[in-house]
Amino acid sequence: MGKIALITGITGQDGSYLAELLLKKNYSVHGVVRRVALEDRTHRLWRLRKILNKITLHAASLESYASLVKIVQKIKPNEVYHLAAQSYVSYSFEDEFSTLNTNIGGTHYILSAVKEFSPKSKFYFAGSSEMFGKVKEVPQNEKTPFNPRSSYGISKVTGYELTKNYREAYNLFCCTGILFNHESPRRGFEFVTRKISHGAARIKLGIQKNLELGNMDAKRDWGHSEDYVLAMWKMLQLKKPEDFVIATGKQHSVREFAKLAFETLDLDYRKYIKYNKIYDRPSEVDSLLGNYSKAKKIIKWEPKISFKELVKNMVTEDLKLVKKQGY
Ligand code: G4F
Repeated sequence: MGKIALITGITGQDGSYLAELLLKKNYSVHGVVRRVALEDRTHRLWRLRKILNKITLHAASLESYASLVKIVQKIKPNEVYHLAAQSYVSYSFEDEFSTLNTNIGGTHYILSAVKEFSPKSKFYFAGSSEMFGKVKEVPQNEKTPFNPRSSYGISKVTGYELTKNYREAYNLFCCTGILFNHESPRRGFEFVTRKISHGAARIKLGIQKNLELGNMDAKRDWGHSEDYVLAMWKMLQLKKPEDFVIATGKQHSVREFAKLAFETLDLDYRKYIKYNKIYDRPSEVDSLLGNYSKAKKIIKWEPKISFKELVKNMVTEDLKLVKKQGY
């Protein structure tokens, strides 16, 4: 019989790719979802459409320890992937309280549930390059000091520290993947890459006139989510838990992303993109660049999909989507 995996955040971009990967590896895949997602499957479970009959979904809330305990106790997973979070950095400035409460409390609850009811489970925490914030060295690796610039970043640093503490204090297999930005056609529309790929497709089809963005000089290390979920799995196959930076080692600006996305559709981005200061952040993370050499050495992971391929993949899928939907 295959292993049992539990994924929080299974309805998201990474959760859906990870579920597909684990099914291919013959896992029995369980996911934690909000009750409302089960009641509104078309809108909330679209990323899981193709695999819904192969996975088991459990209704629970990251804000409720009791609801998480019940699931962990019942299925005693071999591996837990804790991906669920309020993950939109901009929103974390609008509501610091819910970002901190959900992200820190949720991580603490699930770690505690594992410790009490399934201590043999291997646990993965989705850390983030936002933990480096206003970076203290370039490129960033596992030893680079954290310096977060948002409550989202702070919540991820706290989750990282909690994960480390459960590993050290209770001898559990707990690790953090410090993932740099990773995108795909399944990315949420609020993130800048998807906003651009979807906007460009709509402009190409005459549905939208222009696209408003904030800071186009921000630089990110962008990879593809499908590559990155493989790294998560590889981390949990180790004998000893360790934290890893997962990145491409290459950096591009938002402007470069936009230029390439519009070029894919034979458009000049300068004619369509307008600056709107409402998208600027009170404290911006200007530049992120990861060094993934530890992952390359120990888990034999390397990104396969290039920046160019990523942009092309997102734009062509969005063009198909907009054509099909008509809006
Ligand atoms: O796409 P973003 O919103 O992603 P951000 O803030 O880098 O965070 C993402 O990556 C993190 C890993 O480093 C994750 F932890 C996190 O959950 C999330 O997945 O913004 C990217 C950059 C920012 O500098 C932002 O200021 O794009 C800039 N930007 C410029 N105009 C914009 C816009 N961002 C958004 N969302 N919308 C704009 O109109």
